[in-house]
Amino acid sequence: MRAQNNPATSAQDLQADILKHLNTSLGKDARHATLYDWRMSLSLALRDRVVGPWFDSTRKTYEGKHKRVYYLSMEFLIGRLIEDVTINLNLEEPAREAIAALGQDYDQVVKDEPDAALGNGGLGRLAACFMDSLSTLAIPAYGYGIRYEHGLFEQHFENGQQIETPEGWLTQRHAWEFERPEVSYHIHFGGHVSETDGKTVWHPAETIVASAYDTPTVGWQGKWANTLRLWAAKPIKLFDLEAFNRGDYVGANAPERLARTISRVLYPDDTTEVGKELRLKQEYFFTAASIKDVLRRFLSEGHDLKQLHDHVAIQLNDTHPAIAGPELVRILADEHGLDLDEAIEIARNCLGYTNHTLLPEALERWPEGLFARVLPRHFHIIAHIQDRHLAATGSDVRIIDHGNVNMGELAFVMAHRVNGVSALHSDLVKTTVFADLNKAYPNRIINQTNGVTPRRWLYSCNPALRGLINDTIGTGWQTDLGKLSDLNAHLGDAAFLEAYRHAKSDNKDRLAQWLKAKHDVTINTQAMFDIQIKRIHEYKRQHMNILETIALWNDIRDNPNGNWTPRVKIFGGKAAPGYMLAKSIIRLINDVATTINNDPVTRDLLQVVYPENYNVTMAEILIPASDLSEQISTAGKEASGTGNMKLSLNGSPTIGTLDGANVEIREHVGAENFFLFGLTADQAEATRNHHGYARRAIEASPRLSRVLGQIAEGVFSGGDRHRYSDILHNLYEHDYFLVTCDFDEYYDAQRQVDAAYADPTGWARMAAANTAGMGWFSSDRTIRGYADDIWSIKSVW
Ligand code: F58
Repeated sequence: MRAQNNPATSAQDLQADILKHLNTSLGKDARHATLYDWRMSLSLALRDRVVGPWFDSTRKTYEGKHKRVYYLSMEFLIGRLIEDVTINLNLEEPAREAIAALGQDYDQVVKDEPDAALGNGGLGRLAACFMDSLSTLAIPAYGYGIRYEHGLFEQHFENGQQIETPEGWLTQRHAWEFERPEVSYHIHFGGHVSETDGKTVWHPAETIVASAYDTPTVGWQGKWANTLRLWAAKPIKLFDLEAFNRGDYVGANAPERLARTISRVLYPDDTTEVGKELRLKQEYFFTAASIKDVLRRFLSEGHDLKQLHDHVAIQLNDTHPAIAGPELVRILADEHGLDLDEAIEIARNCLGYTNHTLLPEALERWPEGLFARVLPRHFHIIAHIQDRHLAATGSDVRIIDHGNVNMGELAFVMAHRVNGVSALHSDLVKTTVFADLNKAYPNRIINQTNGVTPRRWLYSCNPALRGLINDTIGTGWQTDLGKLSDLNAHLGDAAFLEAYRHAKSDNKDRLAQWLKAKHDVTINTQAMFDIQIKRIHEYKRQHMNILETIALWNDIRDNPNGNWTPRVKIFGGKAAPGYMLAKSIIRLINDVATTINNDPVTRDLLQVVYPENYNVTMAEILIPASDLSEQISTAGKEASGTGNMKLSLNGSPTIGTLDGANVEIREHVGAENFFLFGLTADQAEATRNHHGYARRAIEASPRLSRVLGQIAEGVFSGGDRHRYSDILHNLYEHDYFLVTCDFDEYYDAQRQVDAAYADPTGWARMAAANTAGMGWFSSDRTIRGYADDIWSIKSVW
């Protein structure tokens, strides 16, 4: 099918454009071109083809005076874009042909693109999936975020320990963006507030410039494209010439260095409290620039500010942009003369807030003193918002409390809708973190279960399965993922199941080759690939997985001739640099891998592999190759999960707890196609009330006691008995995340997995049932939910 608005879709046209860009944009002729030059030229030739739909979409939105969604997010975890754009424009084959005709290896060219890692994990990747769905659904939208110079750190292992190095995606030119020097705003910090003749004036002490960079995000078949607008921080004064002339060359650059710090690096830390002031400034910086941009566009269309919510929906991706509420109120009241209370109402009607976590340490709170120093006017406005809220509801939940400004409460009070990201999570939001606010505002909290884009997470990353699905049920599922349920009719068909097994086995071979080439690891492709990929965190319980691995190793060694199902356990994920226990878990996994992989008795039956630097690109290789998806968080702690969706969609049944979206995944794929274990959220809470539960659970489990004893004796640490005392101490004395309590059930569930996997046809049926059942988890469905229930916005067709 020809993509709409594409002036040229043939390989020849593309080839000519690649050469033209090579000459005129890269300044190279074909004889001297490097891989970088070819990759840039291809990207620019593809970008040329996005511009048509982009202009059309922008024009239609302006002409139709359509409402727009503004998705404010500190993070957009984008990954690579060449394949994303070629599949959306239906240019996969022409691009491959064109590059081949130019004598280059297409796969190498694609692999040359850096992975844009402007996010930490699920929250950032969700934002990227949402951008894809917004464009596919032709909903006018802007994503707003920060153009970090350095994305998420690169992870290396030295002696099994995580080492971080800076990521440098912008050391080369970013092919997809358009610099917009004409779109810039002054962003202020600090200073004081004065009151004259009833007029409040903020006199800031510091000003920097937010400068826009736009990346078009094109939807399926190039029918619509939205904009991802990222802000870079720049100084108002580029250079201190006076200092330079005095010979103070370092001091001369100080203004620039200081300003640029704001967009220098993505915060990798979801645990510690370092660099608070810089983080607060980052948040205000991008939020304020975005709000100014929204209002400029709105006012340029000649609307009345009182009708703002008819034209503007602003979604806060977690509390990071929660300052949007007070900022909007400030501009409406201080700059446009509206009454403060009216300004609050207008702002609230525009704002929605998505909560992604119940973990208390991840709920943002700023010390009052710091907040009032950096944003003095906003502090006053928040106090006013709080007064109104207390008076209107009779609630005693304060936004400014115990010396802190609580961003969750602020976002809640300032939003007309608050949503959780899975059914269980949304219920827990109502009954735990925001229980009192839920009483004060009874219908405000709703649920929008997360989803993933089927274009990237099935069509693009899994060509083998894509082909089989097309052959079996036809196309159309790319934008209507529910159609995958048509596969259910084929689950009894031996030929289909055989083909399904083949597709999986091709993907496993591809992963094995990649591991060999990139990490020099050889794995047994006949074994079950058991995969846990996600940030390393105690609540996600990678340590329970590695403890189970040791227990299995023990059991195989005790009975080497038993009927074991061979497994390769694959881990992927980074720990926040300041999260010491998570780093210990990484080291333990690597230590266990070294011991087990070198054991001749078990080598063919059990392997542990942990490729360093997990990112979006690695996920695209691992997910299609997975046989078993590990979703083993302590119930009540994983808000949703989205990796769980990607894995199940790609034919990898889940072993998991009743947590986050696992609950809904199990309902959709069928309980018989899901390996359930563990305490429920309620039981977990109840267990914590029983003093000494961890020790008791360890004593009651000979298997677990033995494993913990081995670690304590130094079996995996060359005799060092102290290397893992932090993990052991935590498990014996505290174990808030209930590893000890869930361990035995987890071990048993794994043995059920072994038995099921030993029947290849039965397993293929289970895997295919997962694919067939996952249609509901498209981010298109999620975005439709937001559009109807929160934004009151429609597709433009
Ligand atoms: C994740 N949160 C949730 N936060 O943990 C996951 O269950 C959910 O599926 C996903 O959001 C999408 O809703 C998450 O990724 C972060 O990475 C934050 C980054 C900034 C600091 C605090 C954590």
